[in-house]
Amino acid sequence: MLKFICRLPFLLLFLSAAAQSPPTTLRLAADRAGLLMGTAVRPSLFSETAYSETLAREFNMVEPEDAMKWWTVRQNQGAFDFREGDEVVRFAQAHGQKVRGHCLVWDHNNPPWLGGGHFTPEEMSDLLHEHITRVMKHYAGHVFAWDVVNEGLDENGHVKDSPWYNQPGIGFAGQGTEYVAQTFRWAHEADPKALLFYNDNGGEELNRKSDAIYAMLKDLKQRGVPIDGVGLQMHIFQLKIDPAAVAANIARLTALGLQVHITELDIELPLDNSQVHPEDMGRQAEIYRAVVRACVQNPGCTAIQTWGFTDKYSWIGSHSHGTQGAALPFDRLYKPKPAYDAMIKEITAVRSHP
Ligand code: 9MR
Repeated sequence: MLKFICRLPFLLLFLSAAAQSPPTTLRLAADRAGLLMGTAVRPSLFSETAYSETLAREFNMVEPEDAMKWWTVRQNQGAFDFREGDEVVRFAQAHGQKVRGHCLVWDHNNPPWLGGGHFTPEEMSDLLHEHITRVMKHYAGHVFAWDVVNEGLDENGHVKDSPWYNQPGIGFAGQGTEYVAQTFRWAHEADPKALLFYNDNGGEELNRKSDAIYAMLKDLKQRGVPIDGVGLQMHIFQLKIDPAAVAANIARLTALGLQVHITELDIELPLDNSQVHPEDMGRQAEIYRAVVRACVQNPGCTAIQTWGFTDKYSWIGSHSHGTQGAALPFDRLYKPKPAYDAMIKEITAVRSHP
């Protein structure tokens, strides 16, 4: 007993050192900081061991990159196909991860049968109402937050032409963001417990688009439309971003009582014969660090999500015809890049609860 008491101070010292030792994964750092750290996923890749091991080890949240979009769920008008989305939910459940849903209303990636103006606004309204209701009820209790409307505004802040707004729309053509309000009301009815987000790109800093997003969200909140948060996509091109402006934008959005999620973070690098310029890796890491800081220093910014996690699988390659790439925190062999360490350090430095 005496021996044990004598050793107690050393034991306590050892335990407190262990508690404060730097986190060894992104997921550990995020868990300790009370932060959601997520990534977009493709269920067809779960069978690749390195993919699923890295995903399970490094992230506490997943979002289907494409598996819950209209295109996937509604190949045929008469049937809902939840198989791919369900695979994402099963993976998340097996690994203790949260699922973010994406997306219910978008002008892109709708099935061909929906386009072509064959439907009247009344029919479009019924189709969208049914879609939101069926999909959200199917995933109620499994998907904690949804991007209800994705990319509804153009770069000047005007409401985008879309099948849901005015082509032919769901009955609110010419009435600005009223169709957005309607979809959030339907979403809230379908799953009152889910957090409902507006998600967009190009409005991360302070500019015409972010001013318009801010004005729209303020108006929706004032009118009692059920909306909980805003997703800042954060696809960063040409290594250009002003972190102070991002922080200021996050501050004004959270001041409305909204949560902010960084939803689609990636930082593309120019490729020269498929090779990255070595100095760009460091620049990329610094930008990852600055974006993470802009989020975690504000308690209302509750999630950071990268758009994929390995350079092996990213939308950037095909989108840029191979001229850009290497945008994510893990390389093509799943080796962590400088961006990975920078994120862990920043999360730990700003918001750590050991
Ligand atoms: O990364 C996604 C790609 O696999 C799809 O082909 C594409 C069209 O559905 O969408 C990409 O993801 C987009 C996201 O859904 C919304 N914001 C922009 C993303 C990159 O284009």
